Amino acid sequence: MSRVAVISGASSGIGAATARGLARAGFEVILLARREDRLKAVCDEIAAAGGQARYHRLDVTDADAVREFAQTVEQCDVLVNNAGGAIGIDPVLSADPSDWRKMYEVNVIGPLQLTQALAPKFRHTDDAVIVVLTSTAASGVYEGGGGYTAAKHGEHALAGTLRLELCGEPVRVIEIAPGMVATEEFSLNRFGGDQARADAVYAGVPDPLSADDVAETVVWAVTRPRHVNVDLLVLRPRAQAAQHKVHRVTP
Ligand code: NJP
Repeated sequence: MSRVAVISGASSGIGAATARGLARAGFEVILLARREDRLKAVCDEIAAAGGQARYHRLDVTDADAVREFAQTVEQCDVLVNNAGGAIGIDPVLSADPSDWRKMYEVNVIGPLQLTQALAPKFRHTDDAVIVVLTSTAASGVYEGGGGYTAAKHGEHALAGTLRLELCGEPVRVIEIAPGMVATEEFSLNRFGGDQARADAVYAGVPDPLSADDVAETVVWAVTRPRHVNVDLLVLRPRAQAAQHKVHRVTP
């Protein structure tokens, strides 16, 4: 029987690349996100390459929908909590609290609900894996990043607490924390669709990480032997030594 991996936020960026990578590694993959057309396109691509994939349209912040989805899953070996994102770069004193709530909902409550709903589906295996896609924003702060860093710090706390609570169970809890990744939509969503502001994030940075770079890291961590838990793996582009220290080449 093939191993089953559920990936949230698989309609674009890191999640889609992770679904492709896990399918290549032999997993049957179940892709989750809100945009059905995108999910279908990624699934078709995986199937055309000989992989096994299906999708389920899901908003991870919707508790009832998450429970209903879990009822459709017989077996889950790997859960990749990847759905997430940032909204705005407003300073703490002028940020809209509703943006902070939305970031907390998708980056913390979403993974919480999905993990709770799918954990019972781990029972058949002696090597279940929960991956949590946090960020370098989970361990540091930066000006304008208060809402996002608060949410990602929360998601880091979820991963660490879960690892402690599941110690002794046949479950690995892996946190992958990337720095700057040039995906098509992350910064675009952050800046409300403003392409110029999104492009400026990566301007002049030689080789920011790609979605595939992160996906390969996730696949590597998941496919270690079952006694090897990659607790926390931080990866950044070489040009980004810290959140505030980015090498840019000016034309
Ligand atoms: O972002 P993007 P990335 N329910 O925007 C989905 C973290 N990270 O791949 O629902 C369900 O391409 C959304 O799909 P849809 C970041 O915080 C990134 O770059 O159809 N799904 C899409 O598939 C995040 O946790 C960078 O709109 C929901 C996906 O989530 C992860 O890496 C740096 C949803 C987001 O894909 C993937 O980011 C870093 C919901 N309510 C950490 N809301 C970076 N790119 O620089 C959204 O340190 N989605």
